[in-house]
Amino acid sequence: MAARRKITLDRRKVVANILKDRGDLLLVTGLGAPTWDAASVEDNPNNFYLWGGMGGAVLTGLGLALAQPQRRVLVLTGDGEMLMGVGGLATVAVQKPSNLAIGILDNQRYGETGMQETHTEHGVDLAAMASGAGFQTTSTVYNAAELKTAIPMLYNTPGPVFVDVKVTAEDQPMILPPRDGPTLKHRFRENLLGSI
Ligand SMILES: Cc1ncc(C[n+]2csc(CCOP(=O)(O)OP(=O)(O)O)c2C)c(N)n1
Ligand SMILES: [Mg+2]
Repeated sequence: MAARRKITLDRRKVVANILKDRGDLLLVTGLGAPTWDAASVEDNPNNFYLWGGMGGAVLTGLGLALAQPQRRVLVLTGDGEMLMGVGGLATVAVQKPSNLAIGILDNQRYGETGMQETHTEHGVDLAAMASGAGFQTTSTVYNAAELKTAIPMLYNTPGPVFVDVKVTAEDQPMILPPRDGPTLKHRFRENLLGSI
């Protein structure tokens, strides 16, 4: 079980830092707070937000990474969402997409539904689970210095890459990007492939 360390990072600052020099990164966000965090930076047409069901963010990112092997794909999602779709890590590890990175905003809570504790609060180590699945590059980040090392991994290290960022469990204001699924799908698709 991972050693307990103090958690100080603010999720909005973490996401702003990760996306600061994003270039043509394709971003998939898990529902709720990770989507609001991404929207707080900007509502970019290279963002594909998931709304609704939990557990699908990593596998949505995998499909995108396999379909767009020349583009870097980043999935940013919550610990609760990741835990619900944790079997996806095994599929990613077997498929070995070199262009896929996964970043977890791990507040150790189900934030949106009232801050109930998730299993990571009780020591479940998501980076170790990714490593056990077969990811060669994994990290758990607790502070700004570790984040600075991890961000280039998200962009440049051959994937699949898994980074669990421990963030404080604080409610942040909701910043809602568009929520209509077909609108988001068509916008993302046309931006990527042109209108067809
Ligand atoms: C299958 C499913 N179960 C439950 C919910 C209700 N729900 C919405 S967000 C959420 C918590 C998400 O937690 P996490 O992914 O850790 O994100 P956080 O808000 O903590 O950043 C829950 C339980 C849902 N949307 N889908
Ligand atoms: Mg959470």
